[in-house]
Amino acid sequence: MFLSSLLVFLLCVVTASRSEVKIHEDAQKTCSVINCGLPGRDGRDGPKGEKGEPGQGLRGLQGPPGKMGPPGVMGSPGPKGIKGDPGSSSDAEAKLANLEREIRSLKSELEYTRKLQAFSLGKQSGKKFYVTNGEKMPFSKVKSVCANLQAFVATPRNAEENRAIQAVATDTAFLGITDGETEGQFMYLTGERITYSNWKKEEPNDFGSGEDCVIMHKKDGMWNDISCSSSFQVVCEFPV
Ligand code: FUC
Ligand code: CA
Ligand code: CA
Repeated sequence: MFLSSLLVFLLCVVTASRSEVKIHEDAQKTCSVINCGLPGRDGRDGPKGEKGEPGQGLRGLQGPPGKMGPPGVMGSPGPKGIKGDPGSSSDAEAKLANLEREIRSLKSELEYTRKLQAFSLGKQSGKKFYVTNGEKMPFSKVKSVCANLQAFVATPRNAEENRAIQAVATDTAFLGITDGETEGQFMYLTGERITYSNWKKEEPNDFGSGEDCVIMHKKDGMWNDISCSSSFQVVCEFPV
């Protein structure tokens, strides 16, 4: 009897020491030599535990942004805006007054520029004036250059105008006179027969294969008929 009790006691001690469950001190006290038998059957499952903390595993690095998606469809038109207020007539009046002021200012500036130009050209009131840029060119080009300036080719109608052109020209210059229509009949570009001339001695002579244009020599203001395709200075004439 004593031996069997000892055996039960030793079994109880070994079982308790091998148990992985931490037994509460009070519960341990209940395990007396008398009632500590063999372990009972497994109990029923307990209630579900609370959700655990997130895991501590390493998170991967963030990837690069993806490709842009296709454009979305067009939205529907928005609501109509409210009507703006009508421009007041005083706005228009102010704009008009500004424009009128600007026009007055431009007119006075133009008047000043014209005066300055006339002074620089030695222009005298009531008289035509002549301008050259010093370029030499064939007669056809002389005509177009002067026309582009809304001017004529320099055409002396008297000795005074002849001197004025001679003074402006810096070299031998073409005059607005030809006999291209009828040989020997010199005319102004406007179509009338000439009423004044200043031919050099033995001119016009329609030399060689023909000379239908007229030049004025700078040195003495005398005229010579010459080929229209030769190049001489352009002098343009501006009306009174
Ligand atoms: C005189 C002029 C001609 C040309 C020639 C070289 O005969 O009449 O126009 O200039 O010289
Ligand atoms: Ca001729
Ligand atoms: Ca000649």
